[in-house]
Amino acid sequence: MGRSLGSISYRRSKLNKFLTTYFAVFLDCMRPKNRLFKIVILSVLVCAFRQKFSSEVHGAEVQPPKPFGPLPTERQLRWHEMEFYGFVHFTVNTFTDQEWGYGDESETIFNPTDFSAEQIAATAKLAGMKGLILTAKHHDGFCLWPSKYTQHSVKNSVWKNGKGDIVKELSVACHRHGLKFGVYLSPWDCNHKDYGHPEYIAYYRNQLRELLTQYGEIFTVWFDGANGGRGYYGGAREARKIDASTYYDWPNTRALVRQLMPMAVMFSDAGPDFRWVGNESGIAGDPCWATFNAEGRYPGGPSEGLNSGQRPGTDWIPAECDVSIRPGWFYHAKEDSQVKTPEQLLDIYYKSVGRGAALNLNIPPDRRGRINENDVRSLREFRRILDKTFAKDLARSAILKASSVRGESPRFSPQNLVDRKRSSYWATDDNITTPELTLQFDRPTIFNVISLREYLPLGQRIEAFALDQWKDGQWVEFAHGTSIGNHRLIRVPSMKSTKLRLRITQAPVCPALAELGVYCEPP
Ligand code: FUL
Repeated sequence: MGRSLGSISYRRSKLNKFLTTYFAVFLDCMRPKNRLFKIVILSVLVCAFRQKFSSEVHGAEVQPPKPFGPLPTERQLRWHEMEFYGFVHFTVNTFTDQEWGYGDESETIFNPTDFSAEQIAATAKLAGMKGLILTAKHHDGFCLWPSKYTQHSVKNSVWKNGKGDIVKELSVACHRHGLKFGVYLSPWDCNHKDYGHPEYIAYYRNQLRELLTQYGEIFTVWFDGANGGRGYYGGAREARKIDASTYYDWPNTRALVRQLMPMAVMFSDAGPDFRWVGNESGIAGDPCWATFNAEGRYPGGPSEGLNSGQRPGTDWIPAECDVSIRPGWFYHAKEDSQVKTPEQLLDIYYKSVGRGAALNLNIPPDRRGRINENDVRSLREFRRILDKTFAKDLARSAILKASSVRGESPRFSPQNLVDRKRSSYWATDDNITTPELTLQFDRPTIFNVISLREYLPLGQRIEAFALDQWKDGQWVEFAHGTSIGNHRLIRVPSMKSTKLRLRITQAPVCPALAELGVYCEPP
């Protein structure tokens, strides 16, 4: 409030200055000497004044569009900015060559020969990830930190004579590299004797409390919905079935996370902050709405609507695409030749990040406790191509013309699309829901990637859009799509054109677009 009042009085004092200057010039012009020349100067000044005055006044008066539908929270907005981060699957399975343990694995088999949190974090950094999520405890129940609530942890391994703490080392290395750190704590625990009984919930929450109070800032808690049933369970060796909709008492577990780490976002099939995308291949639906109907949902519940989201939806719960760089989630030497290629990773990137979801790419440490050389090689090349592609935004040197600008105010100008800020946006008047925007390049320009972002604090507003290139004297459509949300990347065969046009073809309210970028992926 104070800020906006302040800016109005600032504008008024500027107006007074203008008027004083113009009045002085006007009086001078009325003298006979050089009258014609002075009249020309006066006209120019009057034009400048009118333009300046109208934009000052408009800028102060034009209201932003009203928000539409469910809106992201501050913690979700921060998460949206990350877009790409990594999973680190590491536990006894790495040493037993399994994907799921049984819960009876001896602690002594966990023995990385050359563990390097530094190498793992540096690899994530070079890949362009913004954070890492560690499987602090997978389904087998083995804890990578010395939890005081169980013997089944690193404290009884031979690694560092039981004095080590993988959670600590990796969290410190991540923060040193400017990466965020998050934890995966499997709700299903086939080691613990109480699993399936109410006592286990207290155990689970005690572990969460340890993880959220001893390792600095935690950006996410990842709640897996998987529950295979069979396990060791303190020696019972049986299958245990739980009712996933009630057993875990999720509302109170979530409340604990909010209390201990207010800015942490929680993942599960049901959110509450971001949702599973419904597959483990890294591919978001097209469309992939950030909105979703969370009522009655729980981790491990029905997967309906996860891949595409739901519109209209009652909640803002965008998708995360989790996928491993290898066929398995854990490291297996036999998969060394099956590491995803840079081209496969790029395809996943465009079909996850490029469809408004986040990409959580798993990079499993090997038995040394390092990311294998093959994985590093692939990640490095993947990053190199992305960096080259997005190094130059060709839209920044183009002339932008919008069919409509909200209240003709510079505050909502199409120039905001190319200022690299997510906080400014192009918007139209409320009754204009299908505007268009043209980009005129100063010469024939080659491009093959278009990037769009909505201004998320006002909700997901656009339902369909199309892109045209100027070809042989007319507009020719080369792509169309539906949801935009946090990010939409349109990757097309290279084309050369002097003009490009974006058409918003369906929206229930006026659009609010924060970014339009034009790029060229190298051949
Ligand atoms: C699944 C688990 O069962 C896998 O082992 C892995 O952790 C994956 C990310 O989630 O539900």
